[in-house]
Amino acid sequence: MLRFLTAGESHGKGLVTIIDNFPAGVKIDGDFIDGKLALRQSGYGRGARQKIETDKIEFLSGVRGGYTTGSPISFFLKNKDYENWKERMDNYKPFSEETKIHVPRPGHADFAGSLKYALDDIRNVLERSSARETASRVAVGAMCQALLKNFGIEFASAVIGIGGMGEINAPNRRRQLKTSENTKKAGDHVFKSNNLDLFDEIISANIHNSELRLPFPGLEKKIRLLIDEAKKQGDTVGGVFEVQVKNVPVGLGSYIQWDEKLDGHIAMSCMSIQAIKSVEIGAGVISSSIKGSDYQDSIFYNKAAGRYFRKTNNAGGIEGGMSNGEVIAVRCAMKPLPTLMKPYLNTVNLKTKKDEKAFPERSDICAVPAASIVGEAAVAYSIALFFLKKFGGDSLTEIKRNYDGYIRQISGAA
Ligand code: EPS
Repeated sequence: MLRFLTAGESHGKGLVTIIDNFPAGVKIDGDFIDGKLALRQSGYGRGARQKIETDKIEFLSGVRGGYTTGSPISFFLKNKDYENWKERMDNYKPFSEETKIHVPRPGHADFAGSLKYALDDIRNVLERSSARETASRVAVGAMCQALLKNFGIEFASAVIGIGGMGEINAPNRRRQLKTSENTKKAGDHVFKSNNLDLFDEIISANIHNSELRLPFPGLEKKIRLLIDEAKKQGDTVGGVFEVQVKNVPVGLGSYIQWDEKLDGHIAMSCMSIQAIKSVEIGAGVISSSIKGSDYQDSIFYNKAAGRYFRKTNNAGGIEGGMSNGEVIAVRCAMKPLPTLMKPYLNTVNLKTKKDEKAFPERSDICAVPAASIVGEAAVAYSIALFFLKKFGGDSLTEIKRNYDGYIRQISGAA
């Protein structure tokens, strides 16, 4: 089974990742992976740390001559900031009492993490719980995308709203749910809920040209001002992003067992991204307020193309825990980052038990654009895992044979 493990601290020497059971014969383009890593580091509202780092993948094993070999893949992502933290990250030297952190920042892993692991220095928790780890996940996701590209599966992501601005509110979404046809009107500044086509040429150019990864240029300036204002106040903002996947064959995942469901796995992959507090598939939360007759995506058949299709996609491409051939659409909400530059938050010193204010530390004001890239990678991993469960083989050649046979079978030609 495809799996991966990550290790590394935010200010340690770097991040180490191992991917196991990745098939042989997949072409790997380092520039493609580095491009995704650079995107994750970009975005309006990020902190000073990103000026220090320039993430580049360094394979240690499993890739040779531009192709995967079938052996475990391992890679290293260097933390350049380590040079500034050598003293505080030393492997052996004991740390003085003054350098230790005893005041947990609300919203972070600090509180539960230090109690759970019986650590007397919160730095041990915050170093590992940091979103720095998402660099590893983005590289893994890019590898999965490289595999799935061989089957025409494509990914796109965008930021839908930040700090309450944008099209994340219920009435707008509900209005658009019934008609997916109008999503074809690219460049339209009216947001189209989960029917928005992130693969549309104009929309994807907008996302590419936006420092906030927004599909609609009209919102760019307003949201930048909102982020500037939050920065002035020493505050942070969260937001919502969407990931879409197209050309996923019918039948990834299964209804036969709870832990075989594709949507369940996607939810885990996305919910485990730092600061994510909700994951929706298709119309998501709004589904709960729509009548069954309005919500369901009727099934049609296009004889000329020889394929089934839907005119709406409220299910977000997944029914009964399985892909149904439509675009898989996933939305995630990111909470405002918990490290604030002004000491607003009340907390308690775990050593003295006295009231204190959470300490300000260098941090991002808004990381939603970065999170959209991480989300894309997280979904790519889930899709790759279930794709390999279905068509699994040791090499790309074997997988292609299985895939082609299945596609013939479900189109009735076999
Ligand atoms: C993070 C705090 C910031 C972020 C970091 C995650 O780091 P620092 O305190 O060094 O400025 O920039 O994210 C990354 C380094 C990254 O690559 O995403 C945190 O506390 O989670």
